[in-house]
Amino acid sequence: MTAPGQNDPEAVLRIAGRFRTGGRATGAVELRAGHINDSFVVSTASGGRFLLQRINGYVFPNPARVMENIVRITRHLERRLGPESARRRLTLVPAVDGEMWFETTAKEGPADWWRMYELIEDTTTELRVSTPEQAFLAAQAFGRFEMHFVDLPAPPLHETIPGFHDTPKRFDAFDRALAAANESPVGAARRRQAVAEIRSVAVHRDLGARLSAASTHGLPQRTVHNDCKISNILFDRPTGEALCVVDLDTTMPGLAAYDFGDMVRSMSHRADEDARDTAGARVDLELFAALAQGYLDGAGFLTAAERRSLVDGALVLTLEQAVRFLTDHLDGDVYFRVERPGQNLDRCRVQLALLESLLALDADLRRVVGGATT
Ligand code: GN1
Ligand code: MG
Repeated sequence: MTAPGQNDPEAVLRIAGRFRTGGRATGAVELRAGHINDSFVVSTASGGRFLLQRINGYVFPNPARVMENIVRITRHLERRLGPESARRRLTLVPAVDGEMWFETTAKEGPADWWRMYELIEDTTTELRVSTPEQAFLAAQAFGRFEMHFVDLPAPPLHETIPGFHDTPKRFDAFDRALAAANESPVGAARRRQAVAEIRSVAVHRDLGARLSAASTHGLPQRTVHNDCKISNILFDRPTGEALCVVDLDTTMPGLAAYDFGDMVRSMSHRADEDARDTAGARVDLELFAALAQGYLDGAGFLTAAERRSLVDGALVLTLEQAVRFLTDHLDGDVYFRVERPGQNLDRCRVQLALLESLLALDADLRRVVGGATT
């Protein structure tokens, strides 16, 4: 398995050549977006452009299941959206052997799983939301995305990461990281840097159980995206329209509240996810209202109980992400890619500041969701 970001450029081009691109791969430029997989824009001699990705085998120990899901998801979207919809959905490029992925074997280098998509040209991606209109469009796109899977034929998609949004389980992993940190000087130093954050997540631990088994009685399992950040939407460059939902690795059974929660976590404020100064990590009620309106508009199938769960989703997902970043800081940054020391701790701090702001506005948030029209 290759360490993230440690790809040999020659090898990347060779791997690109194992897909049916209809022309020789002549260039591969790494995209440093996302914390998990490695992504490259590949160009070919015949002028084609593609997105080549190496699946992170540490995060996704069963890449076959990830790819089985993605084959089903992309085919289902093609059926739902029709043949003219190529810019509104991802299209996998088959490997030369006809499979929808390519596996490098130990003989050719590290054993890795690769996949390729057609590149959707003339689009932009955003790391932060800028206007309420944009928040509305992104939330509506994620809502519509879920809507398309209401009639996904059985069986349900695989759980590509079991317990992905099982927040109490995330706290258990945090406990283990905390205990393990004491066993090495480096770990102990990381623990000392995070004293305030360790205390803060402990204070909110009970909140983390709000969406777990007993309390979700009456909330249906849906097919949800599970990673609803603005950077997972491609916007049409000429019109600004939210064109295509990307990053399908964690699309699997889950609660609507997970997706809405993740939208609020990432789009109800204007702070960078890793800002060193947390002052911007405050809910902007206008952005929040746009998210609620957009999501309810897109996901017209939600039950009253699901609508009532949405604000809890925002609280739980923000807390969960704080715990996940903190755990990774204690573990030595093994899960989320970092570009500088302390980045995962900064990410955790942003989530905690946002959580405080969500809690302070709890009643307003519930009023806004309750009043949003569908
Ligand atoms: C990761 O794949 P990427 O970088 O968009 C993570 C999400 C987190 C997100 C935080 C498989 O998403 O769960 O919410 O970072 N994906 C996985 O930015 O863990
Ligand atoms: Mg993702």
